[in-house]
Amino acid sequence: MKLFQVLAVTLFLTGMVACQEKCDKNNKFCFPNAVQTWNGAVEYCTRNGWMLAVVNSEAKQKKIESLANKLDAVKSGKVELWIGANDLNKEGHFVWNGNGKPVAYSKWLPGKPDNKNGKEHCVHLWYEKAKNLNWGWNDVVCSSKRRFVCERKKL
Ligand SMILES: [Ca+2]
Repeated sequence: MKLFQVLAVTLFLTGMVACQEKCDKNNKFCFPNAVQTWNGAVEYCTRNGWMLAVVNSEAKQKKIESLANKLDAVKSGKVELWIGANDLNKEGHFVWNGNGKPVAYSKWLPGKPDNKNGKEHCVHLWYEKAKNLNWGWNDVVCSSKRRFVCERKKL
């Protein structure tokens, strides 16, 4: 019986850690272990009733940061995560893919968004230890591939 209990607890805790990378009902945010274009990330999240994260408050930004800091990939020193903000429809007018609303809260890195070469319309969170970047926002080319963070839609 005791061994069974230890096993059960171990399995439960393992699940808790691993679940950050799976999108299921136990999480509000998840970080699939996959890289996609921005559109691919939208599709990946949307497929199961999720959406690419709508980071429309400091509280949500902080929550995502604290979860993202626990990703194994952070140990590599650099992680980039797509979020739902984009200005694909109108240059300089950023909206959220998930709800179509304009971006009000933001955490742009200094000098961003810069729409470099007129081609950067999708937003990602940028962690890079060596550059002291801690999940600030940057605009990049949408067809580039990155990891991403999904958010569960309200039922
Ligand atoms: Ca742009």
